[in-house]
Amino acid sequence: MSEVYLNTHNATIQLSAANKSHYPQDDLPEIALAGRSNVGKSSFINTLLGRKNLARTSSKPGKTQLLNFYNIDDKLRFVDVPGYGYAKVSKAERAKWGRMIEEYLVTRDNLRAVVSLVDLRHLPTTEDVQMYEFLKYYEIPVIIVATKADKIPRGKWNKHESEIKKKLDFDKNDTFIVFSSETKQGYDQAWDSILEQL
Ligand SMILES: Nc1nc2c(ncn2[C@@H]2O[C@H](COP(=O)(O)OP(=O)(O)OP(=O)(O)O)[C@@H](O)[C@H]2O)c(=O)[nH]1
Ligand SMILES: [Mg+2]
Repeated sequence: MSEVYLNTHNATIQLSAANKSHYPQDDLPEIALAGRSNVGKSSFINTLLGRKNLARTSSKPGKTQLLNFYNIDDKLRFVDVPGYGYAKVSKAERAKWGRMIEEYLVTRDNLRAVVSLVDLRHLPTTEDVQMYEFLKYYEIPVIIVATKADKIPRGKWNKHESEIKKKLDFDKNDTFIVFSSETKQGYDQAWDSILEQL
């Protein structure tokens, strides 16, 4: 795939889906974005596509409530998955989200890898750890993106990376990328790792 020219600016939202019956029905490879609400999933998509607001971002958590499928140059899709861990969500809603995400991750043949976002500033939450364990259990290739790197001094990146890896029980065969949507730190590495999975 890395041999194929990809016009990353030719990107559109293709559709939003709550369940399997609404997913696109073709063979395009998909990369899903998972992570805590507000961690920066939509910003990651916009940064990789060089767009300001294709994937809607918000300082208000819980904005993305459906699976949003972004078509990139008819060659691959990004799937923006609703964030977990947003406190002001009812138990019933949380369970509904859980089922929606699980259905996609476990049954979707198009899925090539999950970009699992964590915040470089903080230790992974229990839910971050559970997501990583879930992906490892189902043998879904995972790329850990530790974002908001611009918010801490560069001299602290290595220490934070080590602590996050330790908490996740990080598999050395997986990719770990220090990233920032503000400075585009990690942009090339992110695209390389994604294209490698297609
Ligand atoms: N400084 C900084 N801010 C960021 C970065 N990434 C995201 N943000 C900010 O964090 C907030 C949340 O970003 P989103 O991309 O909307 O987060 P999300 O994970 O899509 O959130 P949900 O859709 O609610 O799950 C926004 O105010 C972004 O501008 C980053 O790398 N650096
Ligand atoms: Mg979002």
